[in-house]
Amino acid sequence: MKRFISCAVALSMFAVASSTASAGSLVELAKWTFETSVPTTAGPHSAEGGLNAGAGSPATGFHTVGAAVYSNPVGNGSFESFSSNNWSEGDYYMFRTSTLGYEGITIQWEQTRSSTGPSEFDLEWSTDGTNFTALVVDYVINQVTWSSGAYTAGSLFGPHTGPSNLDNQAAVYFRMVSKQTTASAGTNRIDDVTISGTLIPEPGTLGLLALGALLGLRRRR
Ligand SMILES: [Ca+2]
Ligand SMILES: [Ca+2]
Repeated sequence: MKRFISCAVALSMFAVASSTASAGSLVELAKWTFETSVPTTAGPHSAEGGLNAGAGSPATGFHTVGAAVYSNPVGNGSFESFSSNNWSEGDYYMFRTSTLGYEGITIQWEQTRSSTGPSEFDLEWSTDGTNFTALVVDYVINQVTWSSGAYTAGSLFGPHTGPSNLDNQAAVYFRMVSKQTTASAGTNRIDDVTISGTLIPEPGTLGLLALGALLGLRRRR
């Protein structure tokens, strides 16, 4: 009986070890494809994919000029994207999601523009939606022509890893802010914005793993 119990304990330890094997891999927390939201306004537009898909993960746009028009031209290898015109310096696209239980937060996205659209942006992060800090300064957007049927290289940004301030937060914010004021007809558009993170190992699980290792040592004697 005693041998049976220790065998069962060893088996359960093995199960715990197996279930935590994925702890180091990157998980998509929110992904905006715009295939369901099909934007015609500043938003909010819910994330279509990721662990936190839905209204809790909104995308929004901000333009100083009231005449700005939001639209949904083709994405990069997909039918929809988030596009707008009338760009002023300081205008932005913003994305929010929860990172509770996750660390090592990353963001990547596709972005392009029309010939007269803004080409220089900053990537900023925040945990309160008010105070933002730059993560990438003056990144350059080339004019890459997207089509719905095939992916076009040359418009992927990131993945960029945010600071540890973004770990395990009920809300984190990223925004792409224009550094330029351009002609009113100039557009800039964004697609497949993905915020990811790595599962934070639970202290309890670590304890069990340590116990399992200890039992393993005892059995080997
Ligand atoms: Ca899309
Ligand atoms: Ca469309």
